[in-house]
Parts: sequence; C-alpha cells; structure tokens
Amino acid sequence: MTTDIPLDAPIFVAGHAGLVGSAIVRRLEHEGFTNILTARRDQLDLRDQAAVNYWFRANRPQYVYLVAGTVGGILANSTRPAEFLYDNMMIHATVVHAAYLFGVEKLLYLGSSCIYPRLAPQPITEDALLTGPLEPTNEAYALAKITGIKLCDAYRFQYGCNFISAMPTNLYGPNDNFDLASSHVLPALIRKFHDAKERGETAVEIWGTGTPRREFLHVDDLADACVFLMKSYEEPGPINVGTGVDVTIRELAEIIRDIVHPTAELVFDTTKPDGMPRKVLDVSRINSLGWRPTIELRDGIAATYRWFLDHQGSGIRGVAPAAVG
Ligand code: GFB
Repeated sequence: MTTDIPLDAPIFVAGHAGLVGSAIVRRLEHEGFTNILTARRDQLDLRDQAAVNYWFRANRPQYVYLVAGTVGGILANSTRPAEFLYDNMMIHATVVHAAYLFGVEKLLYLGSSCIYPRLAPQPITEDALLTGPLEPTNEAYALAKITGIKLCDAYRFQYGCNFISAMPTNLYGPNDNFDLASSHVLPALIRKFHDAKERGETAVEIWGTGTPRREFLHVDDLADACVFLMKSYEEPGPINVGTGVDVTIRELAEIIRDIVHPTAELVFDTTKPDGMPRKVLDVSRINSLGWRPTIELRDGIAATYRWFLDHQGSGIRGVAPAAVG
C-alpha cells in the first residue's frame, strides 16, 4: 500500500541540521515538497515537552521524521552515557507524545543497529531485538533507542497512531561530524588521513585491532529509504535499513587511505576499544518491499571526501574554520 503525501503537506524534520536530517530535507526538496518544517536547537529544545507541545500546536505538522538526537562514535558513547541516555529518551518521548496529542498522520522514528545484542547472529534480523545483552560501549544509547521503538509500538497499540521505526546501519556522508573525540570511524579516518597528508606525515592511527566488521550506508541512500518507508510501510517493530555488506575496519581504512593519502601507513592502537565484533544487518525485509541502496562504498567515500574539501573553513563540525587574514 502506498500513501500519497500531498506536496504541500506540512512535514516536520526533527533534527534537520544533522547528518540524517539534512539528507532527508535535501531528498524531500528534490521530490518537490514545499512545506518542510524545521526548528533549530536554539528555537526549540526537543527535550522539553511543554516547548514541543507549543511548537506542534503552532505548526501542526502532518508527517514527522524523528531523526534528532545526541549521537556519536565509540569514544563519545562510552564516556558520555548520561547525555546519550537522557537526551535521547527525552527527545523520543516528547516528539512521539506531541505527535499523538496533535494528530500527526504518520511518524517515522529512526533508531540504530546498536539496539541489537552484542552477539546477535549475523546478519542481524529484526527479531534479534531484546534477545541478549547489549554492547557495553553503546549500552546507554541503545537503551534509549530501544525505548523509542517500544514507544512507537505502544502509541500504535494503545492510541492507533501510525508510527513506524527504521533501524539504519552505520551512516556517513555530507554534514557528518569530523571531530575526532565524538565522530564515528568513517569521518574520523577521512579527517586523520587528510590531516596527516597536510602535515607531511605518513603514520595514521587507527583505533582498536582493525578486525571488527561494520556495514556503512551513505546517508542519501538512508534518506531515500526513509521517504520510501514513510509512503509505503505501516508495521510495528523495527525494519532494518542497510546494504547487507560489511568490511573490516582495516579494509575501510585502506579504502580511505587510497582515496585521501595513498602513501600513508596504518598504525593500530590496540589500547582503544573495538566495540561490537560484527554488526551487519539482514536487509531482506526492506529488499522484499522493493528498496535497495544505490551508492557503492568507495564512491560514497570519495564523494564525502570531496564534500569535506569543499566545506573546509565553512562550518564542518569538528574542523576549525581556516584562519582569516
Ligand atoms: O564508528 P565507531 O565509533 O562506532 O567505531 P561503532 C567503529 C570501529 O572503528 C570501532 C574503530 O572498532 C573503533 O575502535 N575505529 C578505528 C575508530 N579508528 C577510529 C577512529 O579514529 N574513530 C572512531 N570513532 N572509531 C557506534 C555506537 O558504534 O555505532 C553508536 O557507539 C552508534 O551507538 C553507531 O550505534 C552507529 O560502530 O562501534
């Protein structure tokens, strides 16, 4: 079943400035949607239920992409669990509740593949949820994300709300965070190889052993999937969004080295955590609905590096603006 969403329908993208939200806005604009609603962090604190209710009452969105949150890589997750748990639980709760109170037609909630147990059978199917202990380095974030799924399901069950939950794998692309203390591995390695090249150095430090396996999805593919699911999917529980293909961190580092700084040498810092040994999603459910990604990893990384080069000095997160004068 496909829902026809009118091009002038008010659509709220919660988290529009981030990696995912900015990709969804680009995608909706490309499709011709004319009434995309956004709110900057200094205009609306999504952790504040009264403020969120006020905003929904004033703006009356009909469709909501709930892609806001406090996010980060393995170091940020393991050192700032209070922020990851509190911010995300609050943001999910306030937006879902306001969407119910103000009669939103449909809401898409975005989770993360880290909701699944650390030792889930690979590739991970949706029914692995809550079948085992979580990966300790991102337990706080995972718990908040699991609560978000259960919240959508509870509002669907008790109030008949059309709220769905998509679980993306590790994402990358334009508007990513390149700050080495809080970023995910892919933007961190682009930054590290780039900085080493600029400084005339060859050694580039890679955290951990290089053996963990990760799956990477370009955020434009994710945005495409989100718009697709908003139009055509209406089930409770999570639906995985990924490529179904993974690489080791060493292989990822080699791809990035070849693109950014081919003469660099990888140096592994095994005092840093590896995190989950493997995390690749079973994507047969979304494939069976007719959705597949289109951006190859090597092409996506090359495009992201071009974006990084083009935006240096103009507000890339984690990269200081070039000195003026
Ligand atoms: O992307 P990442 O930070 O998060 O790390 P997770 C993935 C792997 O890359 C780990 C290694 O094994 C890291 O040790 N790695 C190597 C690096 N070099 C680096 C580096 O310079 N920076 C970073 N960040 N990693 C996150 C969760 O897990 O995945 C979040 O913490 C979220 O909750 C996200 O779910 C998608 O893939 O391990």
